[in-house]
Amino acid sequence: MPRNVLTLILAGGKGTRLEPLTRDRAKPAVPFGGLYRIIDFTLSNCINSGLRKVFVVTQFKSRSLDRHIRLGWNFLSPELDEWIEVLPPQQRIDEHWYKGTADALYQNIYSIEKDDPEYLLVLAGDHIYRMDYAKMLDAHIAARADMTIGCIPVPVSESRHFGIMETDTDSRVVGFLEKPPTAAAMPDVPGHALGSMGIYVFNARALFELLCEDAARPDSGHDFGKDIIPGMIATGHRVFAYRFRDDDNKPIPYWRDVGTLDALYQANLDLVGMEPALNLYDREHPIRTLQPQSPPPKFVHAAEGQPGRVRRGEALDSIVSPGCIISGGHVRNSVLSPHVRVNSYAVVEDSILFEGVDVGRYCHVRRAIIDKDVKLPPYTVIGHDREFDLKRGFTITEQGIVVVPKSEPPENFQAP
Ligand code: ADQ
Ligand code: ADP
Repeated sequence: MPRNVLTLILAGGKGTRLEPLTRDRAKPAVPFGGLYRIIDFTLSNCINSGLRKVFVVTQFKSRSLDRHIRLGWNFLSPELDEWIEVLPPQQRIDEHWYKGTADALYQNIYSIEKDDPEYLLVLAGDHIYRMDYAKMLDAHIAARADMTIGCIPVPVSESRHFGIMETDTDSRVVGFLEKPPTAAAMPDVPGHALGSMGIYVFNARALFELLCEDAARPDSGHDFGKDIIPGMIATGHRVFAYRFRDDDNKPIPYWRDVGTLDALYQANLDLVGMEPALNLYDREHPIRTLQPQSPPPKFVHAAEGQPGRVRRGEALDSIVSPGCIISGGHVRNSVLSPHVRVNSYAVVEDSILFEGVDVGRYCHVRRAIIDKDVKLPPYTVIGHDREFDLKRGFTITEQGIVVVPKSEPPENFQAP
């Protein structure tokens, strides 16, 4: 890995489609997979790829993200010029919020130039995947590219959510459309088009010039997908596509943009199957996080029996984090963050419970995401009666997942 690479992780998107989970935290700080926050995957990829100079560009509601990075990701050595640092908005150039992803970099150009990098790796803070960025950098250097776009086959029917590109036989990008209604399929992966992962390598000099030009254009949206990439292709810059492949060389490697509640829910449940598409137990490419000092999870019987009721404390096909106590309750196909408690005769199924959730006796929770520290009083039922869940003001997703926000008052959990 060349030492003159600076990595920028864009972590400033609003994440409105993840509400209410993003009501008071940034999207990259949303808990994921029990122990983690979404941004841990990109940060771990950086460390596992040998990248040691990383700025995280934040904007909205970044306090819990900032704290997570400060406490969990401060193990590099600034003395050796290695660091992971949060870059909050400086408002040195402009008093406005960032107008787009390119503007987020332009407004931080002083911090970036000060490091005098040769290459810039621009990543997103809200994707779940495992990737070796060194290979993408190698491809960029070998192609003598000005810019390289990480890309992956995406279903043609989903093209309206992605930047879609067309390449020549040397993988040079000859056409790029940001979120087109439809797209032409790739020859080697039927039904799929070549989609941008929203991650880029730039030659730093080329990027500085482009950002300054773009900043001066009043008609620009200051966005990489909408403005910078099409502009670079039009002006004859060398833009290349780098096809991301995982270690197994599958035609479509694991990569998820967890931008919606349904995508977030599904990506969590992807972890609990017998052969998960994303293996957290690969010790060669560990996913790191801020780990609380917590006791091991514990599973105990209910104190007294009740005919016809579950009383064994158990969890099947589930992730159960440190500090959890499953006391006479039954958990299946679920992901539990630290310090969750499931009390006697309760059933939790197909659900994601964030840190500190307490499931009272006789509760029944199904197909739900429950935010931090929510205490469910005994006999609470969630995910069984759509009308009732809506009446209580819970969010229900397209796929029917019920989302219970933080600080939900206890009276909201009473039986219908
Ligand atoms: P989107 O994900 O829709 O498409 P965008 O919402 O701009 O693009 O987010 C890209 C990244 O930048 C995210 O990590 C987001 O948090 C961050 N971000 C957004 N606005 C920001 C701001 N004002 N300040 C700081 N950070 C900000 C992009 C590409 C597509 C590609 C998809 C893949 O434009 O071409 O296909 O990503 O997910
Ligand atoms: P999250 O639900 O994302 O984990 P937190 O509960 O950690 O968020 O934080 C909620 C708000 O309170 C955030 O703005 C967070 O930064 C702040 N906060 C929580 N605990 C602390 C702490 N120990 N020190 C400073 N700020 C804190």
